Amino acid sequence: MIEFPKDFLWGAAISAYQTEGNNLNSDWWDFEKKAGLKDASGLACRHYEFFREDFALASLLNLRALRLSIEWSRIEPQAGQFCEKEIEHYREVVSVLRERNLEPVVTLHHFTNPLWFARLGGWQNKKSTDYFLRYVEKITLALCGQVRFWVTINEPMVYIYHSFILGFWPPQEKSFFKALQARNNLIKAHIKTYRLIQDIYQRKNLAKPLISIANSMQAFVPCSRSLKNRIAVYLREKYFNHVFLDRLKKSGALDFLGINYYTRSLVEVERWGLRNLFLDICKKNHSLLPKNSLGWDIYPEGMYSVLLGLAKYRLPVFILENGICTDDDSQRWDFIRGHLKSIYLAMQKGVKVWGYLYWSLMDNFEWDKGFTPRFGLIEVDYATYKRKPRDSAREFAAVCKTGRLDLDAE
Ligand code: IFM
Repeated sequence: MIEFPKDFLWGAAISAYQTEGNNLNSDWWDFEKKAGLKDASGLACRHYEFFREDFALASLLNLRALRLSIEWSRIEPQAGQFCEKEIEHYREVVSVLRERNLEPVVTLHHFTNPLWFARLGGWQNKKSTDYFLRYVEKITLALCGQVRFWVTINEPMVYIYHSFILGFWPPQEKSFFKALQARNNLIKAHIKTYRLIQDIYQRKNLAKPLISIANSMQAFVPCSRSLKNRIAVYLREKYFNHVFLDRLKKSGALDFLGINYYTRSLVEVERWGLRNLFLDICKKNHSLLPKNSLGWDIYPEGMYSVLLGLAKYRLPVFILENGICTDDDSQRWDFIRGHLKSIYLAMQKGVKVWGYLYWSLMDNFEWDKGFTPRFGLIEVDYATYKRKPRDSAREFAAVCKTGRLDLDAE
């Protein structure tokens, strides 16, 4: 039996675009139509209408924290025009969380942008940071009385990788130069957002907010100990896992380390070359590990090594996402249990972890993979929009209630 601290924040995460439905003014809405994706987000989970019911279920599951995102394109559907009705909606969302004793963890940017912003060049535009800050100021002023935890940007390196390296997500660019430009603007946006939010709280005499990013981290495992592979692992750890944390910590713009962890990546570099060192992955399909329904290796040991690798920052960690998509719910509970064990072991080694948020509270729109991957503690029937907590949710709820986890139980 292992036991987590009494004040450990147990919870789950969602994002606006993936759950709300009808985010008509977003660049993703436009992209879905043009790219002819297998599924379009459409009504998603209709969470925009059903958020009260969803939060009631979250609190029935003994969760104490809920991470969600604000859809910028709702708040500012046209450049400089802010929509009071939508600001009021999110005020209501956050106050319902508070009524349910769910600590809100609010993300400001989770992959999507307003279409007008994308049309102005998005994160390539020199003024992108200024545009973002205008929105941040509005929403912070509206929510500051009720929100303590802020996440500026979700998985910036994942966003850059899909949008500017693979060129798969909007704006479908494929250029290292543009990737670098976007990265620099996102770093700038975070630092300025951090200062702005801190400043607003100070002016209003509110308790200091706690601000971070949601940094996606993978365990990079070389297939062989060749020099190419070892260099590749070093570069990927530095430029994928740590670059944002390093830069933000140096600027004094992090109060904690927000971490998302899902899987490992097997590194096998075919030939010398910058692109190969950064991007080559093993094609041999020789991993014997169990996989999620998208084929990602399930590797809880990676959670442990990633957490130990954060010691140099001397900041507390908050796990903002960890989860599995699967059609076999018993696999979900095994996944959670394995990862909680790794977290516990890392805590025994001195890593300070504030909390754990499972991705995701409910099934949702998994971007270009559509609605097929099922990540939810709660099942969503997309024909009726009925919600049904899974067995794994009940297992997780028991841990959330007691903080205790029996590793020997079947
Ligand atoms: O669904 C995504 C989420 O939007 C960001 N983190 C990873 C999840 C699973 O792929």
